[in-house]
Amino acid sequence: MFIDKVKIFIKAGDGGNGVVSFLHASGLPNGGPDGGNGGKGGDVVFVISNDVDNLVSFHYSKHFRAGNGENGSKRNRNGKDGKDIYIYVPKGTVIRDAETNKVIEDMFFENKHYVILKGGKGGKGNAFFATSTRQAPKFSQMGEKTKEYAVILELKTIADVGLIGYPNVGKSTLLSCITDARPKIANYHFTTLTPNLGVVKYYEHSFVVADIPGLIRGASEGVGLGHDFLRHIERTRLLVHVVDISSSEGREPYKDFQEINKELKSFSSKLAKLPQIIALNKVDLIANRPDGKKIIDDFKAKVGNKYTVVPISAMAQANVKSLVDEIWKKLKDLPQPEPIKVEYKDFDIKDTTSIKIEKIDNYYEISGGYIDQLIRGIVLSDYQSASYFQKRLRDDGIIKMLKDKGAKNGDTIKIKDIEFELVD
Ligand SMILES: Nc1nc2c(ncn2[C@@H]2O[C@H](COP(=O)(O)OP(=O)(O)OP(=O)(O)O)[C@@H](O)[C@H]2O)c(=O)[nH]1
Ligand SMILES: [Mg+2]
Repeated sequence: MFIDKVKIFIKAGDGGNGVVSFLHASGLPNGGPDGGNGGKGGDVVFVISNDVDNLVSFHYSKHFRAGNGENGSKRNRNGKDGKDIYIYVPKGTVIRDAETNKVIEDMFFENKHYVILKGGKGGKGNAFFATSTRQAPKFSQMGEKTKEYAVILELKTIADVGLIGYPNVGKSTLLSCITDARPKIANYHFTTLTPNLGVVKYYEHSFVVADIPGLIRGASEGVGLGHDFLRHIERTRLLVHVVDISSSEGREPYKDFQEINKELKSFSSKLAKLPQIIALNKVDLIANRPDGKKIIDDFKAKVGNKYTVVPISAMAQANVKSLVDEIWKKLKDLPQPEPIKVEYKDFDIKDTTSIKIEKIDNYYEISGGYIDQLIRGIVLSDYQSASYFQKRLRDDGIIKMLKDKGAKNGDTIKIKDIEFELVD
């Protein structure tokens, strides 16, 4: 099975909680606070793997969660950090946010670790909050809890050259004779159902060629295999347009060439603008005909000098070397491909500053990232913790913001599931 688009769910690990603990050692009746910090949650990391060429493994497992950080414990012992989770994808996998469809990352560089989600921070234990005036803090901080995200993985193969043409014209045969790829070759339409990649070794250079299923007239409307797989050559730099010059199936070669170009254009103007080299294949079938040379010359005359035209026989491996020479001649001057622009630079950057105050019926509700962050450290049942909370609301200007919105002493304020009266 070949899968090139899939939705998966990813979640970084939660941060472990800090704990409240006091040293109880014999001879030390009032030992100091010794609650350790929680560990950091694991990250979600994507890496390119050359062992996978499509996204089929994600068809079976769709949930990926990094390990949670452990809670702290007494005697200042910090919790262990959660384990990172590694997700292996083929080169050219584009990761999008399922909700907004924005590009989060393009898996472009091998050996790079792409940290897509960062694990939650561990909470501080009560030992951390000890100061000279607060020697026995009875509160600790919760670990940062992380959210699960749905993301779309879409494979957009990265290759240098794309082979295009009608079915059965010999694209896969050509791939097999210029690279060490061994695609299926057979004398019927749509032998190739999914893209094949091969590497051409050219002196001290090398480049990647992608062979895709054949296109036919109406592909853009879904005829044949449709044109969805064209996305696998969208990121090539050069197209080799393979044409059956022998008309072995009764079609007119120049018309084939025009039809395919039309289909390309209706898929993407960018693809249609890529430079093309024309490989006139199956010349062996016309070589002995008296009009053999004329057929080739007529085709060349029709396309004019805008295109390089190379007659070949992929099956007999005739003149294939000249074709590869022409490919390299063009390719070497074409700009290198670049990763797709990331549209979501702040994906999963935790919001710790936003504040929203709303008047609802007879109370005021405060929400936003600032509050989420603050609340992590609060145990309202604890007197010290509650007064710390109030102090932060005052110091950070939240009380003033409430008043600016019209709140008065005695009014009810709601923060998450906490309710209290405004007291100035
Ligand atoms: N006579 C001759 N036959 C060829 C040549 N190249 C390919 N063929 C034959 O044409 C048929 C189709 O070849 P493929 O390479 O499978 O064609 P394709 O373009 O990949 O076809 P699809 O995958 O179906 O789009 C096979 O029977 C090949 O042996 C050639 O140069 N001369
Ligand atoms: Mg094929």
